[in-house]
Amino acid sequence: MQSRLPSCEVGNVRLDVAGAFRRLLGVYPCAMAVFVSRTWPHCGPALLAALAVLVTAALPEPAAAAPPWSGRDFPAKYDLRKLGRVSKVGKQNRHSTCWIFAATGSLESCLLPRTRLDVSENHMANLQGSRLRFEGRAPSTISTAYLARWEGPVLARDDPYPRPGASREGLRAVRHVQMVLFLPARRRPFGNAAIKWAVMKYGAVDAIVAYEHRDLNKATGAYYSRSKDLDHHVCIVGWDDRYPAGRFLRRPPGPGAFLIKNSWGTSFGKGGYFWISYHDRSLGTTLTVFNGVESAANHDAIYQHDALGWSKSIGYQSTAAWFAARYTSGGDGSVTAASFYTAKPGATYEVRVAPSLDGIAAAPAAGSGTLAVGGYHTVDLAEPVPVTAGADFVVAVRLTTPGSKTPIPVEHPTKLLSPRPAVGRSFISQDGVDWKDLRSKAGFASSDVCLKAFVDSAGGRDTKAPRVRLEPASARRGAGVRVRFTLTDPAFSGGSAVVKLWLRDARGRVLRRLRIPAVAVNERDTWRFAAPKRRGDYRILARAWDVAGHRSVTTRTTLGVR
Ligand SMILES: [Ca+2]
Ligand SMILES: [Ca+2]
Repeated sequence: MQSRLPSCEVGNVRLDVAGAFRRLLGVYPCAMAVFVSRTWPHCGPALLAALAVLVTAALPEPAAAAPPWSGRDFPAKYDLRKLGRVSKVGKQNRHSTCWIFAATGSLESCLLPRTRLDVSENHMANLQGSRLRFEGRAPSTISTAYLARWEGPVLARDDPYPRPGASREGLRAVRHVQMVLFLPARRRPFGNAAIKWAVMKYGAVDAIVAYEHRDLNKATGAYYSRSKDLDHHVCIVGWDDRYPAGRFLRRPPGPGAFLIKNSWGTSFGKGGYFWISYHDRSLGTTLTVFNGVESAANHDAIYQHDALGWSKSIGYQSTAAWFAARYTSGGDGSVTAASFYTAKPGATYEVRVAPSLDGIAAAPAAGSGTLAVGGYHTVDLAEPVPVTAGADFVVAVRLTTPGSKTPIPVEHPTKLLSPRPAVGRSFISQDGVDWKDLRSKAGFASSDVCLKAFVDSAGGRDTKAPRVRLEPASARRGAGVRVRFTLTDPAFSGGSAVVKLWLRDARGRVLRRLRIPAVAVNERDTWRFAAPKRRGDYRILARAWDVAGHRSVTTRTTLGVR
């Protein structure tokens, strides 16, 4: 049974009035009894207390706040093109980069009609950070991670597509993406409220589909397939509830279709677009909206250990759990926001900030609320917490996800992702008091919690280049080498930088290289590899680019191989 009490939406946060009323009644049954006895003084207080408990019990217990699209009416027909809210049709050429075009297509659409931004697909394809080289099948969590870490978006004119392996290093993101919604999977041909809500409210929705050329009616641009091979990302940009079933090659059980923007140029389908039947079951297993696109001046610094994003969820057999990340501040300022992922709609959170992990249990809530839709969320702190240059700070979140007993979002190795070994700054807890280093959990040595911190400083802007400090290393031929390095950045620092390391022999040939996206400043880490088989002195070089676009000098050290 659905609660009839109203609820209202404020941005992405939904205020649940029914829930608040229930909590009030649940917490204060005695106050309720006093209220009733004053109103009707002839009744006995004990009877009234019992009555209050009955009233409380009679109110339905919602599993989660109703999603923002429930109970809404949508027009029978909708077309973002007619509203000037679709960017131009992209062209992948021969590369498997549909998931990148769908992500940039959604992002560009969400900015329209006010802002026209032509985002570089080349930059995302080259620097997305997974094992893929430029192209291949990937989930939208990887495009989300690239944007969430402020690696992009950059402008297409600064890095035009397609140039595999060739992107200019150190291009600064022209926007900061702070929210990406993951809509619940579509389960029925007419269960389309979430998609319609997102298209109308934000813009194009990145959706995965099973595409078979033979199922496209080229004459009408109508597509209906029974294939289950999810192999193509597209953008949903509209719908028509009465789209005739007769226009498809194989007749679906009824009318209705989504309008789709593809990324195979304008000669495909109808000017680059086609229609997918509501009855096509492959459409809508994953639905992503790149809607939270903010100015690149929104926050002064970003701190993060989860460069590659969310790939696993863990917990303590409960819908609620705590997770925390420790950082060392690169400047004086205040933690004003935090970001993390929620796997389910209606998640509730509380954020705390303290100088150390031990201080979290007693720290006041700096921010709290409910997130109506699952996805990547940045939450502003109602009570910003001051931090000082060079001092540690810990951000912790208590997250409750109705319907899931694994609320903690984690950056974890997958077939596509190989995060570098964690540096021991991620923690999990059942109660916010007893904390455990995530690395001590079996199989989690390369994992971090997905919890970024955003810092702002009055007048503080990153004007100086970072630096990679290298320590000399030595090893026996073919043995394991450990090159220790520290990323530093003078105050005020943007908090995060890309680090590049490479190994050269005496003749200057590059033997190994490593690019690490989004290293937190003041982080000490180790580059591990097998030493060359030949004795001699080798050179290790390093360089870094901070999120403000400043490039470090190249630092050097020697690797002696004996
Ligand atoms: Ca990590
Ligand atoms: Ca800097």
